[in-house]
Amino acid sequence: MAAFPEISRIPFEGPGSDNPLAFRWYDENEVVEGRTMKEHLRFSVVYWHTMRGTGSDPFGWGTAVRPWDDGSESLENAIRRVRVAFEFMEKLGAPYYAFHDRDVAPEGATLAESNRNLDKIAEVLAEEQQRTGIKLLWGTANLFSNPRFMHGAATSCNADVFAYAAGQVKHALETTQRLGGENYVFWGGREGYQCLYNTDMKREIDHLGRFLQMAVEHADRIGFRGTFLIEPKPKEPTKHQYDSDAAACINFLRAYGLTERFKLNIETNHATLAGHSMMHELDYAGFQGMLGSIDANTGDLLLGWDTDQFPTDLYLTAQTMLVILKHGGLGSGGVNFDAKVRRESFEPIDLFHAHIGGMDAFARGLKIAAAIRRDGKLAGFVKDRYASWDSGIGAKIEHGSESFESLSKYALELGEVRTNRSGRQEMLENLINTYL
Ligand code: XLS
Ligand code: NI
Ligand code: NI
Repeated sequence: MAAFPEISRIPFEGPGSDNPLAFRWYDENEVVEGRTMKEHLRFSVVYWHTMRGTGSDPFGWGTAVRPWDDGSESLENAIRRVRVAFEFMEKLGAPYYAFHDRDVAPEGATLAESNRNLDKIAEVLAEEQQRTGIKLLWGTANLFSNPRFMHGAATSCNADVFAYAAGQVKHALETTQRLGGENYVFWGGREGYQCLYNTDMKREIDHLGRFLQMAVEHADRIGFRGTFLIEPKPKEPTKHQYDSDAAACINFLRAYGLTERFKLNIETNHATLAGHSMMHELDYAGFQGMLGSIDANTGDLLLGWDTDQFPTDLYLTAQTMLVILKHGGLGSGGVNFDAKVRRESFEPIDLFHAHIGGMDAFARGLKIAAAIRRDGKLAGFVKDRYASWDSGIGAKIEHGSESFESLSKYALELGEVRTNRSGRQEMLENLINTYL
């Protein structure tokens, strides 16, 4: 019993196609900079939005029509969802997926029961992975929905909650390993504060550091070799999340000795909530060697929430791919669509339109970024702009052989600085438009 009987594998038909259920740009076999699009982009479907999203919002109930889902928290319903998820991903041609423990399996009355439920569902996930060849990009634990996590999980004021979260992550990590997951993600859920009057911030952040160290220790114990990823987000649900942006996360990871095993999972809508662009967050993580994966979506700048929309803006995808290519690709990461269809797009078919659009936008972004790099004008301009650092005094400063003493002497002889050049921002913006 297929959930999408009217849909077969989404074909690549090229830019001339007017079929809304075909790819125009994403040809998984097309080679760009020596790798196929499939290898570059490593598209991933998220279970929480695509299979569990109901379209509810703070003002109203769910609107999504999902004929295969009876709305119950039964194991049978959970298993039916797994079958539908894999039918969807197979027809879409997405090579990866990602989930939270509680998205795929119902929470039980105790941790032991929840673990057993997850084990049962993991069996079905493994079977479907085997059947389709679709792989797990990452697993994670939901440490934010249940009321027990109201004050946070690893940063809770209650030590029992910390212990419970540790037990939950242990099992989620083991399940991720069992399913061959290539990464394991920590998004800081409720790890932050609403009010500093009642918060011991140092203690909470120390606890978070210890929690992640224990995750690494456990990974070593069980032989999990995947990459750990932290997903920065500045706010929502808390007023301040400790993993607020790439720079804050990297500082935190350094302080707790975690940089060897962790990288970052950068999400577009979180970057903009932090007051940064996606390009900024990617480049910041990238030049520190910490770019691991991306959660691909987009926000609405007029709304200012984490609206998790599907990305269709070619400037955004081209900029994203430009920075990713610059830093050598995503490694074990991927382009994970942490995005949901709008509440008004309630039909199952909208899930296809949304993902096809996102995949095409990224395929096109990849090609645009590759064209910009092939042409070399942009990189050439930047190289030139910093030419004073390639030799002479600049090279000496970079090599660390100069001091205030020596530079003061140099500057006094210089008289005035006469070599400033225009930044040519407008010219470069025009240049970028020539590749679109
Ligand atoms: C929420 C986050 C979340 C993570 C996974 O804003 O984006 O969905 O990706 O826990
Ligand atoms: Ni995310
Ligand atoms: Ni998000």
